[in-house]
Amino acid sequence: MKKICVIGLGYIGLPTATVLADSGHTVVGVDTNEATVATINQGKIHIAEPHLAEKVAAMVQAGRLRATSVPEEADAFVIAVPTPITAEKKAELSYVKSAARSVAPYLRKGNLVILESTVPPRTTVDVLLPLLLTGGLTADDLLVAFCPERVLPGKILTELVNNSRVIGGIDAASAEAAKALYATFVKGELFLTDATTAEMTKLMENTYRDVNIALANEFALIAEQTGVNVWDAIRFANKHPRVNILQPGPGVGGHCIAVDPWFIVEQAGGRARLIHTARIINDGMPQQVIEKIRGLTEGISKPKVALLGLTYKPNVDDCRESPAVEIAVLLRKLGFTVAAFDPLAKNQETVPLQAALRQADLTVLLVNHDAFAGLDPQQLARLVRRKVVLDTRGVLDRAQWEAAGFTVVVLGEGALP
Ligand code: SAJ
Repeated sequence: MKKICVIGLGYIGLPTATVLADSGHTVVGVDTNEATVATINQGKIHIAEPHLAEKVAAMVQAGRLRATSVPEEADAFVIAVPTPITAEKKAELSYVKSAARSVAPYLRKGNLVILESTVPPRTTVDVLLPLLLTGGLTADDLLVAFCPERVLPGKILTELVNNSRVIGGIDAASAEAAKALYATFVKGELFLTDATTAEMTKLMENTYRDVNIALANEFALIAEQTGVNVWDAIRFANKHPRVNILQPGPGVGGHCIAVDPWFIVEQAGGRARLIHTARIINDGMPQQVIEKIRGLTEGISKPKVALLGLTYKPNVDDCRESPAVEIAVLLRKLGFTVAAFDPLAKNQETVPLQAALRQADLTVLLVNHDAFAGLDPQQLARLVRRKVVLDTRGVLDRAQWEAAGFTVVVLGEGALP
């Protein structure tokens, strides 16, 4: 069993540190945020992820996981810091760079360094490695690999263990060393390659999803014009044994799928035409929803809109890059009175359900949280001023809402309002 230093204790770093500790390693988690360090050392967590709190508490209690703000010597280092996007849609690598600089003085001959953050191709070789060597070692002294995380927020602990992984080394020995470490907790298959191929593989995975969601969104917009119900059409098309169309919606959020395709566009020198167009289609969906809201509230002065859901997807608390938040902001700018209800959303302006719906001229479902399945349209009908609901996820039970007197308008269904 090894001593492992995990740099960055966020949505990926903390679960990874915990799973490593759980498989017997001694783990030191490093984070620049003092409050995060203090929280973890108390055996608590600062993010919401099912089952993580219990695991962290147990590992801290057992003395196998502790947090600190400065790296220390270890056998292996795992870097899991954010790689956001700049206003110019370029990869922001400053966190990766400062993580590399911070570990460089603690590296010893034979150490393994793994980068898990999503990065543009060649970052491991061209950016990470030179910074790791600023402590005085040469490339031959270190084992360095890129191994992207693949976990789905909401299912991180299960997927960390069960998903297969791609491991790209700067040389074969590095890939083998990283494989040996992951093999201590991953039940899925471990595939070895070079660092740059692994970087591109990660970007291709999320781009595949983005392009396919864009296709579903484009189908929805076309269906509205042609008077087709896109949800039925997709359901029928997916009966074909080799077709799997994704779901339309108010846009693509989160810190991965809406971001990673830009890392390809950035380097592709104009070749990434489909990928770029998909990004533009998905980024345009909040505006499409706004247009529908304007149509459905035409003639009402200072309409009140009740928004159901603000997170970037169902059943998480994360609002990063959330299209629902973007819609709320745009509506307020346009002079709408906006009241949002979301029992999970973190750091957002929300109100209780009754307050959101009271005197609303339009109710808009933006996120299909499981918690919304229990909403009673009969009860909501008594609160609102106008019984009109816009469903951007194609999930509401039309008969039930119509029985309560609501007019139900669904994104991707029939003619535009
Ligand atoms: N969405 C749709 N229609 C769909 C599916 C999703 O509009 O049919 C929207 C969601 O509402 C959400 C966004 O797309 O706003 C992204 O949600 P997601 O559940 O597809 O993905 P993420 O961002 O939570 O996690 C993804 C995963 N990547 C893939 O499935 C290829 C995950 O495995 C990655 O680890 C993660 O990105 C990451 O960190 O890269």
